[in-house]
Amino acid sequence: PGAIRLADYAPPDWLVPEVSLDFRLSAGSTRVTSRLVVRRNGNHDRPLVLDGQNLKTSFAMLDGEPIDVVPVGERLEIAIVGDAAIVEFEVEISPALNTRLMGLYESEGRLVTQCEAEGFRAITWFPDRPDVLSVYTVRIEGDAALYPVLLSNGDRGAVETGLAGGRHAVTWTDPWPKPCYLFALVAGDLSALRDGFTTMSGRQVELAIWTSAADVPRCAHAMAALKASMAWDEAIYGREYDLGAFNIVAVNDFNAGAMENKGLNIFNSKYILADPETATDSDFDGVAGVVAHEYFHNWTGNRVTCRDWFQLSLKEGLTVFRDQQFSADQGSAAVRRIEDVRGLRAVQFPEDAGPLAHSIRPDHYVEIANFYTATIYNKGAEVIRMLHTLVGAAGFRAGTDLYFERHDGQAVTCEDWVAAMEAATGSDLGQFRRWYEQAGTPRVAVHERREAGKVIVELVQSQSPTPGQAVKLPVHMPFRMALIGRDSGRRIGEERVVEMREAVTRVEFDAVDEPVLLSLNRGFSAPVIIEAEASRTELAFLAGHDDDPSARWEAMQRLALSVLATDDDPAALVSAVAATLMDGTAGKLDAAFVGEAMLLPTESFIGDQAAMVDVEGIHRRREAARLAIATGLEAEWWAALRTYSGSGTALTPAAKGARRLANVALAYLVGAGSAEALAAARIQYETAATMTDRMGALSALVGTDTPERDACLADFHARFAGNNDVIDKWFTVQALSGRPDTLARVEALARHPDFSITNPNRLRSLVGAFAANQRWFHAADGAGYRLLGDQLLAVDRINPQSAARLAVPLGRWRRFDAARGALMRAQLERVTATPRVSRDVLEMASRALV
Ligand code: DPP
Ligand code: ZN
Repeated sequence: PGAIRLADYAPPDWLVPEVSLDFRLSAGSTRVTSRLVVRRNGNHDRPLVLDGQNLKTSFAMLDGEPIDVVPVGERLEIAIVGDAAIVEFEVEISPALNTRLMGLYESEGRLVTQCEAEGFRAITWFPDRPDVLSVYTVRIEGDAALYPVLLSNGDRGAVETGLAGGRHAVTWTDPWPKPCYLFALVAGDLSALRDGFTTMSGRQVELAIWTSAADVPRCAHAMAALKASMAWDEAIYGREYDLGAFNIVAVNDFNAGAMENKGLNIFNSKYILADPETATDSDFDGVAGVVAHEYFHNWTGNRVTCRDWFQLSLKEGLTVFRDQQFSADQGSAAVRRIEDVRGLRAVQFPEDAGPLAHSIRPDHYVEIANFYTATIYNKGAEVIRMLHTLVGAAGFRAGTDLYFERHDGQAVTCEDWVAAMEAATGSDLGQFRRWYEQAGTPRVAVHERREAGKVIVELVQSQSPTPGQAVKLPVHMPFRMALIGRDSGRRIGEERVVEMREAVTRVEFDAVDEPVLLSLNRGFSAPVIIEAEASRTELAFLAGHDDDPSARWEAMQRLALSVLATDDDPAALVSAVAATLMDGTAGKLDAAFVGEAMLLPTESFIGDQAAMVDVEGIHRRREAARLAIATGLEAEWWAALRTYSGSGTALTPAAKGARRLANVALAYLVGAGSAEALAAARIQYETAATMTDRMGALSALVGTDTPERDACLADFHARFAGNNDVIDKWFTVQALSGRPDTLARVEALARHPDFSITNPNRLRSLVGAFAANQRWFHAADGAGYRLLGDQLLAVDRINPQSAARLAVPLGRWRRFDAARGALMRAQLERVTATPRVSRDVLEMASRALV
């Protein structure tokens, strides 16, 4: 299939300032009539070009006269003589048959839309591109019993009741011009949790979160997060909400996490519904983070949108950065930063190191749905964070103010964003722009020496080629560093923010009379891989003394990686863990940080550090280290479990931290295998006041071969039958198990009546999770790969977007031994050789094979 290129961008030939839509809903066949006011853009004689997909067109009119339309593939051209015209259509679509979950589809009897990136074309004929902005009027008519609630963007207008055939209708108008990817419609039997917000200029906004009546009480956390986000965006960015109503709808069938449609956000229920009984602490954080993210899009995405889809990170990187800032402000900032870094390195670094590497502003794509990636989102956010560090908080605010002032109501580019930041702050971001163009993760090698008492540090940046980009130029980045005294354990002098620009940057610290250690890339100020020599003793010292939490955590990670890379006695690791645990018990460190620091790097992360992944060796060594930490510190873990458990259901940082640390302790104790530990896990499982604790006990048990495991798994399934988000956890915890029978278990679960490939969450909870289980997904006989290939091909006929994501793990074939690599490639080749495979899957599988 042909690629679309950034270099070919041309402004739209025709604008559509106004759109009226009229929906006559029915699940089997919905009739959509549309009226487009179109206006010639510039001096040319090209036709109006419209996109449409799976539309049954019953009539078309130009300025009130019927016309014949002959689509070519998914495009329609209409020749227009004047400079303005009215174009009208009536089309028929079938939400019930729409399994792709793009456009208008049915989910549990409700009708919902998803239009980003290119779903609107499956609703009606339209120039489906983000640089065409229109004011929408939308009338929705449907059966009043089936669809009592009718929602669209903007503010609600006329309500028509008692229409023929038990139908009713509502008309919505959205005064803000928007691209069609932000259009939304929801119809169904929904109940709302309602609240209100008064904006900084005193306007009242009606807030509602819509879901089934039974789930309304589970929306409280999302509502609190929404109100907090609205206040935060006013306080930190001066951004006020701009409509009289803000609606959120939670649905169970959804391809992504959520969608920022203007005034009508639609969410995967996983990111709305939460209560202590069913949601873990990290689920609660996920809800707040995603609610904030979608709300923040109202300015970064909606009021100022993207000119084309190559600019996707313009809204996504910036909005992820904003939601990360918000979450950091709500709780323990240090732990949030560590979690964000952990996520970036677990997903984005491997993407950047493999065949799917792309820059945060790619220059070509085949299927845009394949570019909603960790690179666009999370590396994009790191790039924004670096800007924030370089220009400072006040400069950054001046930059965003100018960006909104210049571009409100426009569809713009990443270049417009950087230019606004530059103009507002007077900084030179010329070289910084390379972050938008270059794929791959830079490496920074650190060399240190003493000269006349001074500490001289040389930072050498380099970057390996990525597919299609052989030459890499040095990037401009802020590198935060400090010295830690080797005797005192204290920071010596001030932290420095070094601006690296050249391939080699020399940094000089004044003479010090104490031996020192370097505290590097503090706060993870640049998204790079550090190459620095340090002995285990030095790493252990930093893990106990670095005053920057990210750097301290990183020292522990590096120590663990160093031990886990060999068959050495893990004693050094055990004592570093003990020291940090003691600092926690002594109140010197907060429990959440300690819990985070106690976790060993995952098997995949350990694998990512080596040129070739030693699947069995990594598993064996990591298990041995876990056992050594568990048995060597058994008394300490019992003490920690006693100190930190029983923190109730509060969502304060202290209570969340305590739960985390208590569950880490429990997992180590169960790993040590005593009967007491199994009993403690069983009791915790049964008496848990929160899902965090119930899940903590279940995860600890799931890797064991014990009656406790079987009993708790069976109870969990029965106890939460019918609760989708919780049953997903039941699938995931088993898919991630370290037990040797995991593959067989996953195969059995794929035949379980609760499994379903049409529901993206359920698919991810089993198949997606299993692909992250390095030991058993990469079983030497290739059975894991085959299972993935089978699922991928089955899903592709239903939902290509979901299917394409499943190809990603197979793209790592170069990192495995020849036998595994061949088996992984064989699955990719099987996929590309399958007739009528989707464009989404074909693009991913072909790129993965390169
Ligand atoms: N634009 C959406 C989001 O990231 C993606 N579905 O918020
Ligand atoms: Zn987003």
